Amino acid sequence: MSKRVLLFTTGSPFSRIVRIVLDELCLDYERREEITAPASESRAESTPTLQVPTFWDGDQHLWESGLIVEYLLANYTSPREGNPPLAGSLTRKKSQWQDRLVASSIHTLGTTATIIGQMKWGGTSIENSDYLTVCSEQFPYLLSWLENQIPSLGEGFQPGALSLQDIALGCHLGYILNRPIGIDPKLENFPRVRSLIDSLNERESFNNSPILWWEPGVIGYAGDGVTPVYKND
Ligand SMILES: N[C@@H](CCC(=O)N[C@@H](CS)C(=O)NCC(=O)O)C(=O)O
Repeated sequence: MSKRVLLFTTGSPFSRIVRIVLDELCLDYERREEITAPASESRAESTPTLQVPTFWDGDQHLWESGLIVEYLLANYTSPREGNPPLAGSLTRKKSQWQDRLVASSIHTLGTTATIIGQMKWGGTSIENSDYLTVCSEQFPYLLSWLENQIPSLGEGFQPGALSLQDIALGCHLGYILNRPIGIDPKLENFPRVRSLIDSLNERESFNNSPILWWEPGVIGYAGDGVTPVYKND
């Protein structure tokens, strides 16, 4: 068996997507978990993007969450039948460009949310940045568009399957809803998205990789694995 390794930070929603897909595929891997970002020179030894997740499968070395999960689906099949089962690929034959458009739009939503989060820890919030205000104005438009891409209430983006799009949206909205970054996605206006998130939150793979809280000063987690421990606690 080739050795699989995932480098990730505790709070990263992009890394959580990969951890959930690895779990759905029942794949073991070495967890190289970092609580906060190390110095750039040290991160550059693993990836020129300086970002996580970064993944190794034997000699195959990958970064970019979307690419990693596509690689996983192309190379491994799920040994278990979840309800619904994990989709076999990112796109369906008859709607590949639409499926890619949904995936890319969710990626943009996640990128915007994590930028807002990072800026907030650095002291700049939406209220005092015109740039972040414009960024945050994406959310109602993107969510309204995504709501219309879910065919019916109680389904995901690809009815009958757990798609990579579902998993990514679940991770990014999990981050937005659980971190004090000043974004209210107003999910009450998007019932299909809300219902998808509720059902993902009951799924074993989502619960096995919970959303962890991170903000400056957090140095670890208590025995329950989810309550943050601060430097001066
Ligand atoms: N496009 C990248 C985005 C990844 C990303 O933004 N990662 C953030 C964490 S969520 C990051 O690595 N920030 C620096 C760090 O945490 O060390 C992907 O999809 O993997």
